[in-house]
Amino acid sequence: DVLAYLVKIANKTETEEVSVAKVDQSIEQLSKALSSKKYVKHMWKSMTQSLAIPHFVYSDECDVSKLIKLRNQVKEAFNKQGLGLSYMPFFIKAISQALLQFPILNALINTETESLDIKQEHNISLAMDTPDGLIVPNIKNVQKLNIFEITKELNRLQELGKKSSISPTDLTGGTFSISNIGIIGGTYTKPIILAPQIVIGAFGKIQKLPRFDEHNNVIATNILTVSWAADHRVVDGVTIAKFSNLWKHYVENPSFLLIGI
Ligand code: CAO
Repeated sequence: DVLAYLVKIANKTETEEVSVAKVDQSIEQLSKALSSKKYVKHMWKSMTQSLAIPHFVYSDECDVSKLIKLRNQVKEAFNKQGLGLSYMPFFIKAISQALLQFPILNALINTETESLDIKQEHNISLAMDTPDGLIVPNIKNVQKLNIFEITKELNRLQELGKKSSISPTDLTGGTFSISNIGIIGGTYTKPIILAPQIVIGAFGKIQKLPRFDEHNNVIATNILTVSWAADHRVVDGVTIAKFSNLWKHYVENPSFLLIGI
């Protein structure tokens, strides 16, 4: 209600005279509503810090038809183990496999010493929507985990997220971030880097869209959009584009994620 009132004022569709007292009251209510979300303060701080980073954004689309087929084949087996299997474990494993060839992207920046600390462990941070607001826990050492193990970790974090009881250990030590806003919708976005990390990826909603096959026939294709944002002080556009191509190769050919090459 408060937001709607403020939007009305901003759009000048309010016919009655805008009362200063009413605006003040609305702003106060809005600020109370925001601060009731436990994690908003942290989001404020980290996102303000990110404003200083020159973001290079690179986007592409992938055909995830094979991935959808694979997930459908094995989903029930995961369910029997009490686990939900989404696309995220595959996206996460694909990042880790691509990082093995682009280790410079799995690094933390030190702006004081103007240096990069390249990390061996792939601790993949994921933006999570919780009742208390946005939180970014990470799955540790993804380079050592298979799809089943990543799924277990993701399910564990989601369960804790719902109860607002994610531990400080889960929240610290991330080296590379992702955000699956595609659970809500959207295509391309500009994700904001979580300093001191240097790259973040964001996925849009998978959509069935017409595309050409190799014989120029129009076919129904399952398209996933991805947008990467990289810190342009330390990552050039070509590096992120090559990384994205490799990630795309894994997501489009997920059997490589199972055999680990
Ligand atoms: N396109 C289409 N369908 C998608 C999808 C996508 N990009 N991502 C997930 N889905 C599907 C899943 O497969 C699942 O479907 P089924 O019920 O058929 O299995 C359903 O949507 C719900 O998935 P999920 O909630 O289990 O989500 P996930 O494992 O894919 O992602 C998490 C987990 C924590 C990343 C997600 O729940 C979340 O919180 N995303 C929000 C991220 C966010 O807030 N980003 C903004 C950050 S900046 O403010």
